[in-house]
Amino acid sequence: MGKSITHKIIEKHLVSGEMVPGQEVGLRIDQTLTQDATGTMAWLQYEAIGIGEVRTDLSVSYVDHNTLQMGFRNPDDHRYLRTVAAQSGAIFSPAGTGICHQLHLENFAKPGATLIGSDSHTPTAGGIGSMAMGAGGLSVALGMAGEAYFIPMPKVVKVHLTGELTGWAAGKDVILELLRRLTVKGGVGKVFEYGGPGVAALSVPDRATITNMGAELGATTSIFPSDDKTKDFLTKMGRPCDFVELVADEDASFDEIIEINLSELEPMVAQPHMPDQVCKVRDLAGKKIDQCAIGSCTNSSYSDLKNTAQILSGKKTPPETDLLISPGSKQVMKMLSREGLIEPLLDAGARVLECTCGPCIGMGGSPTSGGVSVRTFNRNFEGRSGTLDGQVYLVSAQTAARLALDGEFSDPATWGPAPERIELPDDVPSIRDLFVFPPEDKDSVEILRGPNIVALEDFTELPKTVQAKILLKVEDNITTDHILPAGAEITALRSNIPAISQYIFNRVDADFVGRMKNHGTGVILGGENYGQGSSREHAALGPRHLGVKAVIVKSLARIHRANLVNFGILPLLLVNPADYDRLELGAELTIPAGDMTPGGTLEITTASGDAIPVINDLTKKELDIIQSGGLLNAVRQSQS
Ligand code: MIC
Ligand code: SF4
Repeated sequence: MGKSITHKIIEKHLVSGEMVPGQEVGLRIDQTLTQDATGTMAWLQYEAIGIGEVRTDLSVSYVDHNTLQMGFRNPDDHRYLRTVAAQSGAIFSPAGTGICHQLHLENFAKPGATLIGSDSHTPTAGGIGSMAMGAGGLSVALGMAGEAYFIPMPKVVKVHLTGELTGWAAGKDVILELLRRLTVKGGVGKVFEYGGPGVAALSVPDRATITNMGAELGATTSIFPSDDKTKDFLTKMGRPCDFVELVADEDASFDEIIEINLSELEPMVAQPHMPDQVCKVRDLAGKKIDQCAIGSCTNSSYSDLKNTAQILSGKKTPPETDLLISPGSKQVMKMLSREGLIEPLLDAGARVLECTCGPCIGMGGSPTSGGVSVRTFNRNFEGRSGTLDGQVYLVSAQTAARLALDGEFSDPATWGPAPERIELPDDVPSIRDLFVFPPEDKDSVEILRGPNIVALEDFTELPKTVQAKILLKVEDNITTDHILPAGAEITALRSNIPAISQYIFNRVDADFVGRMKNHGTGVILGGENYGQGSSREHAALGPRHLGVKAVIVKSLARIHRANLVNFGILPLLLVNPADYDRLELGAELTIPAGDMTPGGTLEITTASGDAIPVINDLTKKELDIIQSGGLLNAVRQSQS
């Protein structure tokens, strides 16, 4: 039987387990990436493991999230990241060089290589055939230490593409169509592997947009074949030697097949406040737009911004519509400037921002109260823009540029000739010199820390019997942005757990932190897909610091589940989803945690004597980690 690309890569990197869906597999990791918002924790954890030099082929520490530098916190974090990378043999990418995923795709990612990153959109590199996964910072720290990365063996879904994109449809519309069909939890436990005759005509940036936003399906990752388009991309990026061909065998078998005819797609839009609330752009015609923002790791490539410049050229946005543009990398910026494409952006009224995440993570660029913001990003969770009642819509770059001119949603049929499909120039300028490569004499590097870098705390073992109250009850699809909001003020505290913990769930229930302080320990009750969204382990570390012992839910998102395990919070699944309604805020629970067996059921009892069956889907290793109070404790125990 032939193999999928996913099976080929996993087989080559398999260090433990069998490739049976759902069973745990351990993978050798070739590359890692970290970014500043999650990276300080990842690197502090790496230091705590005490390994010295990184044991991967390549590890890069990017600074792209917290670049506002209002006060000492962010600059101190960046200096720490620069010095710890130098001492550990990792490459450092300074603030403003670009967004981690765009830079990694352009400069370092390799077809056939495994990559884990402390950011959920790491699968962007799947656009050139890398098996790239988002992970918690501690998992990435262990990857840098040469340890395997453990995941449940995913099911492999083939997305069979036929036809060709036409008119104003873009790569973004492919993934929006998938989100429309499958929803934000439709990809849990799955890899989306693209194939079929439609692949050949899709550009690498379009492919990377699609794999980037596969994260919003909850997927383990998404991957495209490595073919002539990949070869051309790598060659133009000055890396022809990194190319290897990688395609699925003719007779490869898949767990599921989904068909998309690219010729049938038209511009789509995800409406507030979930990436799966997708409809056609024309269905919203007439709705006024207060702001457009083009950029983010999803849509900030050279082709996205060249299209944008061409659409805006010689025209002007209306005064009611603010237009923000953040190029994905200095490489993109250099190409635009060389071709005279910055001027049309400026003349159209756009504000050209730094090459960073910017408005996507709430670092400026928030919309007006209740304002409609049309963005090329991947997430539109409530409040993420920095404006609590902001109405964020997600579209492709060309759609955003065109709508910015109209100042309102309009029917693509009225938009005139479609933009051209852009190819990279033959002589892409290099920005290699902007990266800081580790010095020969690493030991002479002093790691510099400021007061914002607060040492990791020790966590105690999980008690045999957990006695705690439900101190928070939340609905389905709780995102990590609900658990720990984005925005400049809070994100500046990412290397200070005691300080950042004060913001846990504060936009959902302002009294939660206070209740946790009063009781000292507590349990969170949630619905389906709890913890979807980002990889920020602060969404587990913060609750852990406050004393949360267990999270009882209907189902969990993959990366957040791993983060809970890594920090010793017990994730439990309700056997009868209907029990969710029987359990109230304030209910006192007794959890016989010491009696747990891997994958076993357990009866939780309430103060009134009701028995609530829950299941843990934990492996023996995961259970040991939780019982020892988290992965760092477990690693230390195994080292001694
Ligand atoms: C995001 O898009 O939510 C982030 C910010 O990039 C996160 C990481 C973080 O919270 O630092 C992610 O996607 O993992
Ligand atoms: Fe940055 Fe936004 Fe991409 Fe996250 S989703 S890495 S915040 S650009």
